[in-house]
Amino acid sequence: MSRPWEHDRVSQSDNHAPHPLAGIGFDEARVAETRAAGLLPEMAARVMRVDRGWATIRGGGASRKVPLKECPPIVVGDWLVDAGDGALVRLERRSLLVRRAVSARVEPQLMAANVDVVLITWALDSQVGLGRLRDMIALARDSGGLPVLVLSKVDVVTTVDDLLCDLAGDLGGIEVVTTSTVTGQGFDRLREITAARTIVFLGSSGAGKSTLTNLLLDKDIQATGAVGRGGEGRHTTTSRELLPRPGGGAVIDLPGIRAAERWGEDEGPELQHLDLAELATQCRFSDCTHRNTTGCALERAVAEGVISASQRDDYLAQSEERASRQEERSAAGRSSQRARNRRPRP
Ligand SMILES: Nc1nc2c(ncn2[C@@H]2O[C@H](COP(=O)(O)OP(=O)(O)OP(=O)(O)O)[C@@H](O)[C@H]2O)c(=O)[nH]1
Ligand SMILES: [Mg+2]
Ligand SMILES: [Zn+2]
Repeated sequence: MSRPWEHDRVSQSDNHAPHPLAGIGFDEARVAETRAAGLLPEMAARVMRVDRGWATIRGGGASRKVPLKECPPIVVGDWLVDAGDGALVRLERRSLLVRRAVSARVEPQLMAANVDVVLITWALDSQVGLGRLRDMIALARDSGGLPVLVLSKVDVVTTVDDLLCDLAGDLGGIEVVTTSTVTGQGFDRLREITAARTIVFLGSSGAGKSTLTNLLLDKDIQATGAVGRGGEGRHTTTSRELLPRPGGGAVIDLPGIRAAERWGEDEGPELQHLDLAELATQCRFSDCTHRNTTGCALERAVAEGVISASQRDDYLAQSEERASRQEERSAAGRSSQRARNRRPRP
């Protein structure tokens, strides 16, 4: 009897040999998508890390560094395809982990793209308020990846029931895995959930993200650090990096975060404007209107043809509208606060 894979071998050309980047996620759908865009799948590369001014990308051969100014806006996990003339095209993001940047300006901070699973990592001895965990769950849900809650260091507590009870309203549909490096609990399930996928660890400093990253890599690649008296770690991991796993799949280890404020529909620009919002964050003027300002990042992007003037105008109109809505909301908040203060005490 003929077995399906033998039949495959006879009838299909070498085109169907696995793509050299299949191991880190360039699947058949990506191959098809690239061809449909008139691009060559063999020119694809994944963004492994982004440093100041440079991106490290891995193509079929080796890794190489490209200046960020030659790239579309990217974040670790993105797929780029060299269009042949040196121009790099970014493929559509299947998922995007993004939060509101920790800064005075209202800006998004992109954390990782094209992740299949977001492992929200929470140390069971954490002294951080549960609000941050709830915020992280919301970010993970927004991302488009599959959220999974990892409760680490189960060896240091007597029960997880109280926490699960407190979180009951937040966990709908989210699998919870408890882990311990002391007993090995949860490791098999973690390996199952993450096999051959791109995953990202999201959590506070000291949650055990790098420890679990090393577990999944079967190698101590990421440095880990002791937790201080304050109950949080010391921000041992400082860059976002995509690390291929020996048996297929990839892990993105992130630096610990202190805040996970949502960048949702309500707060931020629509997904199609995220690139412009990113560009705006690169503007060196902190109070820029991004209109007719020499040296402005958006102005330059228009001049260089990276974006069109009408795209810029759309984005600015939308963000101005948003700012005035926020202004109204906080004015309303202040006046109702005043009204409450005026109310006579019983
Ligand atoms: N008891 C116990 N300790 C653990 C466990 N997992 C991690 N740790 C310890 O927790 C500390 C912090 O772990 P890391 O992996 O460095 O934490 P991180 O989340 O990567 O922290 P940042 O890089 O600072 O964001 C280290 O001392 C680990 O050895 C666990 O399951 N049980
Ligand atoms: Mg770390
Ligand atoms: Zn500007």
